[in-house]
Amino acid sequence: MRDTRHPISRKRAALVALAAAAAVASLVTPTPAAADSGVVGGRTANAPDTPWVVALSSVDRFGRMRAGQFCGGAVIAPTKVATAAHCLREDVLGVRAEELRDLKVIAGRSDLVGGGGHEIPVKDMWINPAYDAESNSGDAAVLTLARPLPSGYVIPVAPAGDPAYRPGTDATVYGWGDTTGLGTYAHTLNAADVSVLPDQDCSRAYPAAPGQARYVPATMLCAGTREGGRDACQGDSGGPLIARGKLIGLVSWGSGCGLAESPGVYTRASAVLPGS
Ligand code: 4AZ
Repeated sequence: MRDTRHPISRKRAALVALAAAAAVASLVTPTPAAADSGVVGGRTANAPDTPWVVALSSVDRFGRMRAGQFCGGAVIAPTKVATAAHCLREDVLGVRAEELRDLKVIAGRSDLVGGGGHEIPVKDMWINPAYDAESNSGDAAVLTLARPLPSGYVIPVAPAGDPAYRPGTDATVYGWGDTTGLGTYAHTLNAADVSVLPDQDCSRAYPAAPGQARYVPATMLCAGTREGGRDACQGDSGGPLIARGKLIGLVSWGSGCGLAESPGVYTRASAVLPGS
């Protein structure tokens, strides 16, 4: 299936394959080296150093193999987690988000299969009403937690105009997603160092085309490396892109993972999140 630009149907396929792929990876083969060092092209991250990265989980929908992880998120207030709106779509979850009884946030745990940290039910959700599923513009949602996380877990959102959004700024993306682009889902949190790229890099890579996602600079942020190799991938969606100690983006979409000509596209935090 040629479907390079839209995250949703790729994700649907990936989710079907997810439990099986994880089982195969852990039972049949030794885990490839790349799986210990991705997002794609990343390194292992440690939850105590990055407490604002959380996993969204539903064991009912995604199984207990990886604690039900299916997306990432960022703690923007003790009871608020920012994530991608597309993570909560019916075609991703298999049910309407409001019907998902066991939606939880896992915080303070690097290894999904280990215990520890906090598992907190989601009691309410706001899906950006401006989210446009066709272009992917405005891909943001905010979950309200049933109990507060410690205030030390919170990462500030970089306001509009903050230098952290400038092209060339060093940034890091975090997640438990695919580490190879082939469905090798991580058990441990990974981090990849990228740079904020000029809008034109993504405008060129993702021009307007009927029925396809396209780069919208007002609500999106372009990041990656000129040579490729380090990037977010499937399963990282909703997770944070951090620069200068602030949240600048949420993993949203892209064509493939780590391809030099196809940078990662992030939701621009200042365009969609409250208090920024
Ligand atoms: C996804 O499908 C996805 N390389 C997220 C990020 C990127 C690609 C795909 C960026 O969730």
